[in-house]
Amino acid sequence: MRTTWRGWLICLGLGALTFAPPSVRAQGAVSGQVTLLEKPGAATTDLESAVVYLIPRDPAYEKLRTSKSTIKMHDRDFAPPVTVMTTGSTIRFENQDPFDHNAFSNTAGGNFDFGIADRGSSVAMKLKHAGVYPVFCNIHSRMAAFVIVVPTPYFTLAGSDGRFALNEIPAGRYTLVIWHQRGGELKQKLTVTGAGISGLAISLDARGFHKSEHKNKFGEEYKSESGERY
Ligand SMILES: [Cu+2]
Repeated sequence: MRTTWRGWLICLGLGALTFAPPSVRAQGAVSGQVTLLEKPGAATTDLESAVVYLIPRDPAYEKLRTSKSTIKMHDRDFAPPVTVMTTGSTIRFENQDPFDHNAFSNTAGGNFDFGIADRGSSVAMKLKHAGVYPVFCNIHSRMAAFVIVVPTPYFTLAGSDGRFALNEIPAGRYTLVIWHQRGGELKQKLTVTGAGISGLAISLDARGFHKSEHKNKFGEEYKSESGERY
């Protein structure tokens, strides 16, 4: 009898191993540092707006969670300048200035226009497509922000020194994507194991970046802001 019970226990044990849920897959951390190649004599001061994310190349087991993020319109600026969120998440704009603002993006396939947001008001919408959304105000040409919508739960922003860490990444094959508003985008395939990956050195080239004037939401030049009341 004892042998039989022991046999059953072994069978159950093997069964548990065979049908282990994906959540017990080995996990590792992926870390490194982003740097920007600058023109001679130029210093990098905006590394904390570098976005780092991992897109799984194997079938995903978990449903992508969505979130809500807020961008404030304050002192004629958007804050924060870069927001990262998962596909289907909601972005909300909140006007904290005592005058009107607007928020629009002309991204192909994901354009939006929040209309006029007066003092204290807010508007929100879901962004259903992954991509980079440059956001501008149709009233103040200098206001600019970026919303990065990613099809993965594994994302982060770099620190001011460019260092980043993506923790608890399930073992598997991924495409690592690094994006920076002046350095562009870089993609790299990698395989994460339970041991993780550390010391990734990512260099983006910002030397060719030129700050170009953007058009308003009608595709026209901005009118001078000197005649504004505020
Ligand atoms: Cu504005």
